[in-house]
Parts: sequence; C-alpha cells; structure tokens
Amino acid sequence: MEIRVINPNTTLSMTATIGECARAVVGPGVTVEAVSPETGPVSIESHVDDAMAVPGVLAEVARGESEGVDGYVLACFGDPGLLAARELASGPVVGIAEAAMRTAAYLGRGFSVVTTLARTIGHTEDLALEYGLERHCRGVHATGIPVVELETDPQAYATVLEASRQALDDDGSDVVVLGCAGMADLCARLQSDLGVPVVDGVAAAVTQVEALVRLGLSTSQRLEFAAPPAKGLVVG
Ligand code: 2AL
Repeated sequence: MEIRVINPNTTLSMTATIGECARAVVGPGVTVEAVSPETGPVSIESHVDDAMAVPGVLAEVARGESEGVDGYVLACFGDPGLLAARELASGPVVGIAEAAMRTAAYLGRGFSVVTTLARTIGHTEDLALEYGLERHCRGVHATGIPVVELETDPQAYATVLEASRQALDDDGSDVVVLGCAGMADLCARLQSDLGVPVVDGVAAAVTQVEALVRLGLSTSQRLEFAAPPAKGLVVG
C-alpha cells in the first residue's frame, strides 16, 4: 500500500519531519511518501495562504493518481482543498484537522485545540462546525508561534506545553488536539508531560487512510464527489 502525505506548505524540512512521524505509526507493508507542492506558501496561517496552497495540493493529487497512489493525507490543519482532492482521487483523502478532531472525540468528553497564530482560530472553529464536532471542540487556543518558527524557536515546546495546560483548565477539556502539522514531533512528549491523550493529526490521518484502504473503502463517486467534468480554462 502506498500512502502519499501532502504537506500543503513548501517548507521541506517540515515535510521531512511530517514524513517521519507518519512512517512511525503505519503498519508493515505500507509505504509513506511525504511531498510538498513545487510552488506555494512556505506556511499556511491565513485565508490567502490557504487559497494559494490549494492549486499545488491538487497538482500533487493528480500526480499521485498517475503514479497509482492508494490514499492521501492532507497535512495542514486548515485541510486546504480537501473536498476538491476527494473529487480527483480514486483512493481516500483524509485531512489532519478532520482526522484529529474525530479521533479526539473517541477519547474524552471535550477537546481543546492548541494552534499557532490567533488568526487561525476562526477557521478551525469553522472546521469543527463543518465536521459536526462543535459539541466536542471546547476551545481553540493560539500559542502565538508562527508555523515556521515551530522548527527554530527554542521555547516552542515549553510554549505549547503551557498553552495546552491552560487550555485544559480554561475549557474543562480532557484531550488536546495539536493544531498544526509542524507540531507532530512534539506529540509523544506532550502526552507524557500532560497526562492526557494528545492527538497529532498527521498520525491520526495516516492511520485512518491505512485503515480505509485495508477495508477497501474510498470516497463515493455516486454524486458530489464524482470526477469533475473536464472543461476549458481561460488564460488571460
Ligand atoms: C498549519 C499547518 O498545519 N501547516 C501550516 O503551514 N499551517 N496550521 C496552522 N494552524 O497554522
């Protein structure tokens, strides 16, 4: 089985870490390749970044289809291009926000999302609503750390840990969801320090794709998610 993990941003060091975290949790016989689009924003933390990332995500899905990929993970917590990717792919496509929030709902009464910049909070709240998980999502909390600084800020771990402790208290929640793919490598240490389940969407999504492929399940082609009709593009 081949799973393609698409990091929708173009920071290749982050793509490599995401790939390692995904490979650490899949079963034998599963190959994971982590890729980024050739062009696009270095991080995704605004609506413009989100929109700019989508063409590159769809190009990676189209390439994966020509290479026989069995399923895809979209490894950005905004799940950019998720529904469009489902139209293009023959195998399942799972976004890390949806996977993390659904997984967290198995594990407790309410979860807190701990994320990067405050400006991403609204989009995450919208996603919780869209996925029908607003009753479980008790709060979304920003650390103030820009995505690319998760890799370079020596205080990043301590800041995420403190924000998570505060979020659990403020929200009366019992599970933490990491709101950025760039936090994937912090997950195990946070879970051990916090003493509650901590869900990394990269691990949740890649194991979900593995399970769906193993079950022989993929996106229904019957209505909305059928392949879109080919049409001309006007280039100005
Ligand atoms: C993200 C993420 O997962 N990747 C990225 O570039 N931005 N999420 C976020 N909340 O900032």
